[in-house]
Order: sequence, then structure tokens, then C-alpha cells
Amino acid sequence: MPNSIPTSAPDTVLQVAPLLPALEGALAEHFHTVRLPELSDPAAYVRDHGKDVVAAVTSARAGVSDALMDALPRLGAIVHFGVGYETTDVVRARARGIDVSNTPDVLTDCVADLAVGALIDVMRRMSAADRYVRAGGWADAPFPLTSRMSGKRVGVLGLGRIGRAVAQRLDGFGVQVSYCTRSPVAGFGYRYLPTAEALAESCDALVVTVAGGRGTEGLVSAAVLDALGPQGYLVNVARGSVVDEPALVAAVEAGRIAGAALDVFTDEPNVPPALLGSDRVVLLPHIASATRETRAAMGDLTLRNVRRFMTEGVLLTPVPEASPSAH
Ligand code: NAP
Ligand code: 8YV
Repeated sequence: MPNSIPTSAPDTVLQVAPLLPALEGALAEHFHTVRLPELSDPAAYVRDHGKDVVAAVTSARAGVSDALMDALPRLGAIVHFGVGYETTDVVRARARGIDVSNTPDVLTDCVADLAVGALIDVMRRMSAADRYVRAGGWADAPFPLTSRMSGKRVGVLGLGRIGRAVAQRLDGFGVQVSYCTRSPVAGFGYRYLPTAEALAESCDALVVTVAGGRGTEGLVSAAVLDALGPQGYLVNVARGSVVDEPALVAAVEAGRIAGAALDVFTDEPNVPPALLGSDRVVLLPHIASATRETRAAMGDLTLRNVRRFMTEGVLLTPVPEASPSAH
């Protein structure tokens, strides 16, 4: 009687966080997938069935916690839907032989589009002007004059995939682009500044596109905001953690910077209440990659990573510091 008594459960893909519905459907269709957020007792599942899990699929926001990683003894891959993966301890994963992937490149254009749009919005006060029209202000007085964006000096903090795409777009506006990374990037004519403070001091607007995580926490400090100054604008499409948020709120309230456009916050979806009432800021609900086209591409790349791992034991787009196959 072959196969009558199963000796073990099938290799399982654990879905750690809610994902795009189409991706959830495809995972369920192709693999034995367990959706952790939908279980009535996720802890009991992990305790009793953790040994079945060979791959975890998660969002950039949720990652895989240390405790969860430790509870999955056969875990071989952590697949992120999103390019940021600071929510997963990659060093810990690698020490266990667990490979990690993300979704680079496919979201770069949309995030860069939104960063430039947000920069124009905060400098030209488009969202504020929209509110002005809706509130009937136009009938009383013309909208106040705003700041020109074309031709200004813009600093890009982090000249990676997204930072470069922002810089290339800004070229078309006659903007003088400068940038800061930990070391200069070869092959680009943009001016390099070695610190975030020096970059802020040298520009009219600072666009933040660095990676998140411990290495960049609070990189945009009170001192950087002061260097940006009362005529300076901040755009953040990276992570809320990169900006000292209380310092930003204080700077906005005191008019020590001219304005900020923020797609990301330290405690999403909570936005500092002081910002909600300020016309100096553009507030966006972490939507930089949120177009139908880009999210579909992210879902497809996520699925292809899972499939490659489940069939060949390697990932398609491993994060650079994570994968033996990347070296
Ligand atoms: P990437 O290609 O890895 O670029 C990251 C850049 O950050 C690199 O240029 C890196 O340069 C720089 N960097 C890292 N630490 C730094 C430091 N201490 N000081 C200065 N620069 C530093 O990543 P990407 O694809 O462009 O994505 C960037 C980030 O955008 C992601 O990690 C994610 O957090 C965020 N993101 C947000 C959204 C959204 O919806 N708002 C969407 C996608 C991505 P060096 O290593 O040379 O310093
Ligand atoms: C998404 C992001 O909002 O890719 C990232 O790092 O922050 C965004 O693209 C996120 O990945 C959704 O989980």
C-alpha cells in the first residue's frame, strides 16, 4: 500500500504577511502554502508545524522576525515582496544558511516618479492649492506664490537604483544634482558630498532614497535639517526611520525648513499629529510603488523567486549580502 500513510507534511511555503491578492492566489495554486495571518492561532501552527516550512514569503514591512526564523528549523529562503528588507536580520539568516531575496529594479521607475512628483508638489504647493480651491479660497484671493523647482539644486541622499532614477529625471528639469553615499559612485557626473549634512547645506531640496535599517537610522538629523535651512525642502521616499521624525516635526513647525513631502513614516500608518495640520507638508500613505503595473511586476518577481527556490534550491534575485550565489 504505497503512500497510504503520510510520514510527513509536504514542504510548506509560509506566507508571513498579507500580500497582493493575485500573489496570494498564485502561491496557493502552485505550492502548499499556509497563510499565517489568517490562522486563528499562528503561534500554535509555528510550534506544531514549523518543521514543515522551507520558504517564507513576506512583505518589506513585516520581514521575518528572529523568533519566527528560530522556530522554522528547515527554513531555506526568505522571499520579500518589496526591495527593502531591513525588517529581516540577514546576518542571522545567513548564519543559518537561509537565503534572502527582494524585488529590485521592477519598482524603481514608479518610486522615482513619485519622488519627483512629491518634490514638485511640495515646492509648488500643489496639494495645498488643491485644498485652497476646494475650500473656496480662490474666490477671495489668489493663491500665494510658491518656489520654482526647475533649475534648483537638489541633493539625492543614496544614489542607488532609485536615487539614480530620481537624478536622471531631475536632469530633465535642468536641476543641479549632487548626492551622498558612503563612497562615490563611479560613472556619474553628479557632484559627490561625503556627508548628509554637507549635501543638505549645498542644496535647495534633499531627496532621501537610501536603504533603511540600523545603518541609516536618524541619518537626516536635526543638524541635517538645519543645514537644509528655511528655504530648503525635504522629500522622503526611503524609510521613516532615516529621518529624525521629532526633529522634522519641530523644524516644520518652527519654519526652520520650508516644507517636506513624506511617503514614509516611523510608525506607519500613524503620522505625527502636528504634521496633519500643516500646509507645509505633503503626506502620502507609503504609495511610491503602488501602481497596478509595478505591484503586478513585484508580485511576479516574488513568485518567480519562490518557484526557483522550490524547484532548484536557489533564489532568482538574492539580496547582495545574503547569497553565496551572488558572489
Ligand atoms: P539600493 O539600490 O540598494 O540603494 C540604496 C542606496 O543607499 C545606495 O546608493 C547606498 O549607497 C545608499 N546608502 C546606504 N547606506 C547609506 C548611508 N549610511 N549614507 C549614504 N548612503 C547610503 O536600493 P533602492 O532599490 O534604490 O531602494 C532604496 C530604498 O528605497 C529601499 O531600501 C527602501 O527602503 C526604499 N523604498 C521605498 C519605497 C516606497 O514605497 N516608499 C519603495 C521602494 C523602496 P552606499 O552603499 O554606496 O552607501
Ligand atoms: C512597498 C517598499 O510598499 O519595496 C519597498 O521597500 O517599501 C514598497 O515597495 C512594500 O514593499 C510593500 O510591502
